[in-house]
Amino acid sequence: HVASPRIVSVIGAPMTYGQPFVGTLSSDALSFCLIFWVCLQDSGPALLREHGLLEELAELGWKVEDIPDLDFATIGAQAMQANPSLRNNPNAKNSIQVGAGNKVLADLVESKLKLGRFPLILGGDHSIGIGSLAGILRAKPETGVIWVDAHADINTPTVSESGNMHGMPLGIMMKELTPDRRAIPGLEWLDEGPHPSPYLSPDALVYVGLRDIDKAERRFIRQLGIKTFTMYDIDHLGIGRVMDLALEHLLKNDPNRPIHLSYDIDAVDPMHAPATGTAVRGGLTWREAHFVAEHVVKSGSLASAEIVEVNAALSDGQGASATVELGHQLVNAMLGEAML
Ligand code: HAR
Ligand code: MN
Ligand code: MN
Ligand code: MN
Repeated sequence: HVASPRIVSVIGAPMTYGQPFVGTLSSDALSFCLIFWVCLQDSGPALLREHGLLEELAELGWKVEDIPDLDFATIGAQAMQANPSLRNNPNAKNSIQVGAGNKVLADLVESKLKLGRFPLILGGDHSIGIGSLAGILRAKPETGVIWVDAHADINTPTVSESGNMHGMPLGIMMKELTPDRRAIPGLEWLDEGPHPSPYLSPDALVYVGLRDIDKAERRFIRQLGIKTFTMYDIDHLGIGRVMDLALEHLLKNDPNRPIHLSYDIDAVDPMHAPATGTAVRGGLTWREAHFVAEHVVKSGSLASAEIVEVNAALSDGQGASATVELGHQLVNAMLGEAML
């Protein structure tokens, strides 16, 4: 099977435009307090890097390439200036900024994978799944995806009840659900140029941890036959069996298939991860949360990973530091800490 890449490229992707807490604020409404809060909002990657994370990855045997955080505020503002006439679309809020930021992320992820490196993406809200998947599928179209989340994130602009794009990355990356991505302002690049981004096939996806699924999402998951392990399945089968079945689904036809792990911290119970935008009770325990990452690593197939929705602004100090600590530990798990 594939040898583990030895260089991890740490990509900070502090996206906030895909969720409701920043994009809707007008700048003249910002008091000092709000400015402070907004600063915390996009500090996920910085907080995750604290307490020696990169040094720990080096101790695990990785060569660490630390890349400066992507500057989504500037990228987003420039994209807005280039499209001054475009009104914000309530069905896909901030899609210009989300799209422009994800284009940069996709190019970066693609280039690192093509160099044989392991992209580790620190979010940011889950709309960065658009750019990660686009870059991954351009470099390695055969990739399978494990999506660890309380939510299914398979809405589309047409069906989303909120219009928040962190609920849409999978809906936008499936041809069956979004046959023409050029229709979404800001995301035209997915289907344009010399390197259009492949779609994700529904059978290349496995969900783990779901417990808050919208009506249209439920319909999509059934219609597309997506392999799904909800919290019910985890209670019923145990996390060990669930992860065996998840890997079996992705690896049965090709044991060398690369796997991308997209880890939304809100999959974990809010007892351990309160600082996130859409916490849902009844989630993964501390050990279950770690086991998910550890078992994928153990398969030898993990080729890229992301952790998203760590949002220190959305809890008190204690809750924020607990959530960051969990994220830090999960990153260690993704990079093989539990392997002897
Ligand atoms: N399904 C809801 C929506 O589309 C909530 C999505 C919340 N998303 C995240 N990522 N936190 O999983 O608005
Ligand atoms: Mn540590
Ligand atoms: Mn998510
Ligand atoms: Mn979620």
